[in-house]
Parts: sequence; structure tokens; C-alpha cells
Amino acid sequence: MSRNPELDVRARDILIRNDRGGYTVPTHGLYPFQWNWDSAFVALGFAEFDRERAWAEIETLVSGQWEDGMIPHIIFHQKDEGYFPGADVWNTGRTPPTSGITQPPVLATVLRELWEAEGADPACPRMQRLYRACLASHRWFHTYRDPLGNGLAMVTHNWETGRDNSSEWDDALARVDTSGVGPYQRRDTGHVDAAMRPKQEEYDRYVAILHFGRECGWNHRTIADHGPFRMVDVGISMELLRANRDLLALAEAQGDHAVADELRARIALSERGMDWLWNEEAGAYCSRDATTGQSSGLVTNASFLAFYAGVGTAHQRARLIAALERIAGNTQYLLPSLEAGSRAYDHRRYWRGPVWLVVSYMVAQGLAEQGHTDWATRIRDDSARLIETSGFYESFSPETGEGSGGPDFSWTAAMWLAWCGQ
Ligand code: 9WN
Repeated sequence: MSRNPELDVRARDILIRNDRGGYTVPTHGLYPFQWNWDSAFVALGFAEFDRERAWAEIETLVSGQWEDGMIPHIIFHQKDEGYFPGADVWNTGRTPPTSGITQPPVLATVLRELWEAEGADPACPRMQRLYRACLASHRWFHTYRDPLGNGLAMVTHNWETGRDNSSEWDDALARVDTSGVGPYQRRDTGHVDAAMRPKQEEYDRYVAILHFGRECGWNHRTIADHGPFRMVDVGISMELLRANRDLLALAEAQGDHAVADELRARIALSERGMDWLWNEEAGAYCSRDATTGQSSGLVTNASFLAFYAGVGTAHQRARLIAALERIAGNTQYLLPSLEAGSRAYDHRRYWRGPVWLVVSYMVAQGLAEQGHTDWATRIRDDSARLIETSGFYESFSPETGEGSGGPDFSWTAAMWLAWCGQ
């Protein structure tokens, strides 16, 4: 039963209006191309009223997959001068043009959901094709992004995390040399209030990291070994572990025994490795620099993905729930991207405080699965209240509920339809 049929109509309408034919832009203006993890979540929204369109969304996404297995973070299906950095800046030489980095691997988890909703036929050709694409992408992570050999995932650009401007990256970004960046024209601040977006010196660092990749011809080995930014991200590490579990379910259903064994070994490795991210002082899993070994010590929304990934001892889970309780006591709406009071917290600025519903969704799903249904319900109800109060924004202030970033946002609409509005 829907909480609000009028908002259902608006949410469907946003997805339909942001549909560019086989793929959906995250929002008009600010983000005019196809983004990787946006499309995965958007497919869950479409699946609520148009299953065919849901499959098409992720099939179009994997049409941009590289031969080495990477699914890029942006596919530039058409020209648009409204976004920087565009296809010519990335210069990856691909058809269709793409960026040279990836984004959170949530696709296998979404694929499993779509397939189960259609009756879980192991012979479904669409599932089988996408299963192979996900497997290649996971193997790419295992090959290029596990420098410590502990089953965790390293990112080589903060844009890969999807939580781009989180203060977890500040120390590592501060070491990035921006002297060769040169002049460029940002476009994002022409669409939304600059106070909500990354600062100029931060953007220069993002561009400098991009230049490193471009200068080595997007050689993923060189970037992983020698790139200027090498962070083991708690978000992607948890999401990949979860996605490996979902891919394993698909492998088992098809009787793909060799792959199932490979995935089981990978899952066991990641389960053991996750403690490398645990920070006892913070009482949470925190991202950690692969080069210096320094833990960010910051409790972010991604820290709570431990439940979704199915990791943590009883002690670690109790500390995480205590952190959730503390955060809930300090804010009006769960789940802020950064705990209020942390250094660089700002309730309006990109990934330094605002609530992003896709992360809240994964966290709530994990909490429900692990028996914390009260917290799962609280996060879901707060998420619905944010949309009821402010509409379908990209993100929201956890203090006032006010929308931030782009309006008419596709994944926010999808989360209403697939989760918090129902
Ligand atoms: C860079 C599209 C994307 C999301 C990211 C979000 C933001 C882009 C940007 O928008 O990132 O990829 O230019 O700020 O941080 O999570 O996928 O919605």
C-alpha cells in the first residue's frame, strides 16, 4: 500500500521525463549522461511499473563495459556542454565515449532482485548475459583494486566511491599536486548553489587525478600502483562483498560450480579482511589510505553498510548500533552522510552531511536482514518524510529536511517507488 499515490505519480513521471531512450539521466541539467550506480538504482524504480524498461537500463549500462571488465562511471551517450569533465576531457578513446574510472558495484545485487521478481528462472538469457558482465566487473576489482590482497576494494579517484566529497578523502587529496591542472570551466556551479558543491581547490585535485589517468592512457595497472589517490573505501568494500554474495546466488542457481567456488573464496577473503577497516576508537568501519595506512576515523553513512555486507562481530555490531543511536539523537533525519560534529561537517555540502537515499536504502536493507527492524523502519520513515517535505531532490539536509543538489532526481524517485514510499 502506497503512503501517497500522488507522490507515486510524480516519481514515475520523473523517471519517464529523465529517460533518454534506454538510459536515464540522474537529473536534467546538472548530470546529462548515464551514471553507473545511478542506473542500477533507477532500474529498481522502473521495475515497479515497467520491467522491460528496468532491464534496458542496465543493459545499456553494460554496453559501455571495457574489455578488461571495468564498468565505467559515466557513459557519454550524446554530446552536452553542460557538464565538466566531459568526454573530451576523459579522452578514453572508447565507443560509446566513457570516463576512465568506475563506481560502486551494486549492479549484481540489483540484477538478482530483478531476476527474482520475474520468477528466478536460471535459464533467463538476460540474466545470464548480465551475470557474465557483473562477473567480469568483479574480477576487474579483484585484479586491479585489491593491492593488499585482503579482499577489500581500493579506489583511485574519489569519484569512484560515489560519495565524492566526503571528508574521508581530505588527507589523501591534500597530497595531490595540482600545479599542472591549468584553467578549466566548471559547469556544476552553474546549475546548483556553489555552497552545496565541492570547493574549487577540491575540484582542482579531482581534475589532477583525472589527468594522471589520461596521461598513462588509462592503464589500470599503472593507475592502481602509482596513482596519486589510493584509498581503501569502506563503501565499495562493503558493496562489493554484498554483490559477490548476490552473484554467488546466481552462480549456484545456474550450476556454475567453478565460479561459485571462486566467489566463495573471495567472500571468505573479504570477510576476514574487513577488520583492516575497523577503527576501535571510532567504533566503526572507516576508510583507510592504502599508501599510508592511515584510517580516516570518520563515521559516515557507509560505515553502516557492514550490516548489508553481513560482517562484524557482536561487539562491532553493538558499537555500530550505539553510533547510530548517537547520530539519531543529534539530527532530525537519518541517515546523514557524515556525523554532525565531525571535522568538515556541513549539512548542506556534498557528502559532508546531507542524506542520500540510496545509501540509506542499502543500510536499512542490511539492518532489516540482520534483525534490527526498528532502525530499518526509522531510516525508511525518515527517508519518506524527506521526500514528503521537500520533493525528489538529489540529497537533503539532515537538520532541516531541505533539498540540496539537483531537483527531480531519478534515484530519489526510484527509492520512493521501490522502497520508502511503499
Ligand atoms: C561525479 C550522478 C552522480 C552520482 C555521485 C554523485 C555525483 C558526480 C559529480 O553525481 O557525482 O560522478 O559531478 O558530482 O556524487 O554519487 O553518481 O548522480
